[in-house]
Amino acid sequence: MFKKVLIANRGEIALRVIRTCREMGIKTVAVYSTADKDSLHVRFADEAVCIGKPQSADSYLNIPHIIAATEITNADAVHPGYGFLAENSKFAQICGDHRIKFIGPTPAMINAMGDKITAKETMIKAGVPVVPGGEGLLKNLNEAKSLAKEIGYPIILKATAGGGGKGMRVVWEEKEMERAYSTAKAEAAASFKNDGIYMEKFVEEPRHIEIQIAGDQFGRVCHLSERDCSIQRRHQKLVEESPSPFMTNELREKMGEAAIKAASAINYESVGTIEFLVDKHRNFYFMEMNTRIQVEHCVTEEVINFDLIKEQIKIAMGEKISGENYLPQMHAIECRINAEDPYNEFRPSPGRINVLNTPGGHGVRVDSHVYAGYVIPPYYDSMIGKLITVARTRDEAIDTMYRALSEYVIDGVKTTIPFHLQLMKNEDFRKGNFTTKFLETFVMEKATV
Ligand code: MV4
Repeated sequence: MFKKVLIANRGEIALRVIRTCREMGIKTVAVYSTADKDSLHVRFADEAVCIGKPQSADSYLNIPHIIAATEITNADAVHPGYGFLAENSKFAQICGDHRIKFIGPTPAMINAMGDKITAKETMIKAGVPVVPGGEGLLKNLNEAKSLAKEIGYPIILKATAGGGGKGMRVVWEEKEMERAYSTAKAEAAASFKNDGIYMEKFVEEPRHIEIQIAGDQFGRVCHLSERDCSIQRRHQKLVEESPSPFMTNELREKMGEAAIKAASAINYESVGTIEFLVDKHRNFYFMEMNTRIQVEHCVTEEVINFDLIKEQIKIAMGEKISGENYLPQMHAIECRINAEDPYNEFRPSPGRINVLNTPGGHGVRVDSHVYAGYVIPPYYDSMIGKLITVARTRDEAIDTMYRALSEYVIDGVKTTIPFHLQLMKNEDFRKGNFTTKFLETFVMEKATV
């Protein structure tokens, strides 16, 4: 049993973890940079330790400072949240070396999924469908050209150290290959200090559907159904929902089983997510595994009525999971409310929130760390909060979302609220008729006020 947990994060997820710890009777320690001294996670935690200057590298990514904060407060465990050190195997290792429990998977599990070629090989062995492509790293341009001929254009080049779109290039015909090969390699080297790239058949207009899983220390793994995250812009998710409007009972069973196989293949322990690409024929392919709690975990919590952070902490304390799979009982949608200007390429808009009115009422959940007078620092991501609605049907969840968005007043910074209001009225969105390409052609109507 943990007596005290240090949260190595900030913003809404730090608050989210503090809330569950409080319900479990676990004391909490917040860490904060000097830019976050007035943040709610600092106020709501039982203790708080300043870990450095505003830049992430000096604070939320500074491992020695975080370990020192854990030791001086005598915390038993660290919750990494998402982003920052959540998928850093060195950090997980160093926590272990200091007899601090890292609330998440082991360093070996993080590494097994961190390198994409290794992950893909593991999935093939486990019988999880993967996108057809070459085996292993590309050695040179000639090999890339001959392999692409074999697979058939279009193909996609991906960085083995990648994820989230960096170092990725789609190639439609051979004459584009030379340029794509060298730019993908250069981008991978610059982003990850690892220029290894590999090739896959390019799946056109896929949906991004991911399966939430949980595994315990005793080898039991279950799935907790899917989230549809196809509404993205430049690899940034903007809207997530569960169930997916594209899902069928048969496909859920198949994808759920594949996700369990994927996690079992590495004896996964903790909560995690298997991301799949799903094509228009409902063929699905393993894309990557996220070995952390995700931003969008809340939609799953709402449709199965289950606290995923509580489960994650219990697993870390050595408790057994039930082993049953969970099916959606409701429909939930999440809109990410970012301090960004949707009328200007979603440009970040940090600054002071002068006026704030948070929506409420039946079927509405807001996970946010901001308040009137709060200043959004320019150093971190631009998320102000998440607005989640839940109802018996998708149509009702969308209606509730529109109503809640209309009540949401955030004055002082530009936000993504006008984008979400327009999306909720979009005919194709309402029909569930969208893929990961949807936002490429979505045009904002001019503001009326
Ligand atoms: C793909 C793909 C099509 N075919 N792989 C984007 C992020 C990275 N995790 C993998 N990604 C993709 N991989 C094959 N073989 C299309 C994408 C992709 C994408 C995937 C999910 C959500 C949004 C996306 C936007 C552009 C491309």
